Amino acid sequence: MAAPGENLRINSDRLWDSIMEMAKIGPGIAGGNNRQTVTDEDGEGRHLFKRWCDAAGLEMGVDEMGTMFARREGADPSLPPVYVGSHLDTQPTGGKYDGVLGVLGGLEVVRSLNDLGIKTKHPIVVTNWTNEEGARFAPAMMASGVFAGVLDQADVYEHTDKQGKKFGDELERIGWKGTEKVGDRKIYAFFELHIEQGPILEDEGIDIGVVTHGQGLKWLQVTLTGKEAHTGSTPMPKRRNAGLGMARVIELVHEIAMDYQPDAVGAVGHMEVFPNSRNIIAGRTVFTIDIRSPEKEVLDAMDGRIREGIETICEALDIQYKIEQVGAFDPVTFDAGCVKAIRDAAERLGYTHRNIVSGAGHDACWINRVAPTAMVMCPCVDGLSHNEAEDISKEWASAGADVLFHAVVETAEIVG
Ligand code: HGY
Ligand code: MN
Ligand code: MN
Repeated sequence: MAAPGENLRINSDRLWDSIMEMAKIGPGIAGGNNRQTVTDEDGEGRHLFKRWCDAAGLEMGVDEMGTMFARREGADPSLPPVYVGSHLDTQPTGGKYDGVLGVLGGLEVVRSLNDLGIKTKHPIVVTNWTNEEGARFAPAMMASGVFAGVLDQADVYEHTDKQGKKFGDELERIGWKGTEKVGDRKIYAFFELHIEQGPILEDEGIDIGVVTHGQGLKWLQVTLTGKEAHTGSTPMPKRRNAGLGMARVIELVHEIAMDYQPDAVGAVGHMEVFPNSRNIIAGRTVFTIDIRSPEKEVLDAMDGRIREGIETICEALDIQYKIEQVGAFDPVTFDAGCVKAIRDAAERLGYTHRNIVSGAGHDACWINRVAPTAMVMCPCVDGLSHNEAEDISKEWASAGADVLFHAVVETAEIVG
């Protein structure tokens, strides 16, 4: 396939302006975003994205999980398209770039092709995957997981948020439940641009992360049940303290992750205490363990040790426990051909680059199961993400989008 000329670049100002425009929707309280999945703010962001796609002459399809597919026709419409995108939903205290850079970077690819009057043999489809974050409704990468056939659509429709609202109902309420059957689309290749969400690229002064692998993940939701009692009058030996149990499990997760350095990670980010009253011993706690590793054997070993540890902790405190796996995917090896297209593009464009393993999960991790897939990463300031202070430079955004542009166009094949 003929490679695009090194002079082919995206419009950096337009990309940056679009990211800033999207950031106005679902503003956070500290400069970031709170545009959680299937909220009104998500719906508003989707409408803005659709207006931009309409203006770029793209044909919009929406599937039964609400994923948006904006198609730029190819010279041969019968060929499977090259897909490019990410997600527009954010964490409750998220940044402006996590996911958004990948969707709007994909839109910028087709906007630039329009400007340059370039036709590609394969169609190109810009994609916004529903509920990548899994913050409001577990699991993460929900819609791409249903698309890849690893999650059950009827099941995830029933998943509830903290207010007891169901995902399927909320998707319908915001008016973005489409009619396309999920997973019917044939994907020739999928590319995702994403901020690194870690410190490696910035620390090493490198422009582009060529993502060869993604680490595996497990989310274990734990419910501990003790007994509510007075914090003043209940003798210590008689307490069945679910809050103490949670504290010991959190420490256990940290210790086990530290046993598998330098790559394994583990933490508890979601914690709920009931009844959460100053002078009542916690009768129930619900929390989610997040463990990850690039090696499946390590992930499984950590999972087993954590389950054993929870049993020991609960026996000692005379409390009950329930463990539900609410999210999981194995470590991912991305497609060598797609990875090469990204590496060659970075080389051709004169950007410094290095291979990197993705620490975070992405829709690409699931789509890699059904189509050749790879990711491009750009640095982010202090490696910070899932924090409203998340920040990148305009230059980093442009370099990532240029590489995405070349990888997509080369794979879709220029025909004139
Ligand atoms: O959790 C993750 O890795 C992703 O940000 N949803
Ligand atoms: Mn993301
Ligand atoms: Mn994220």
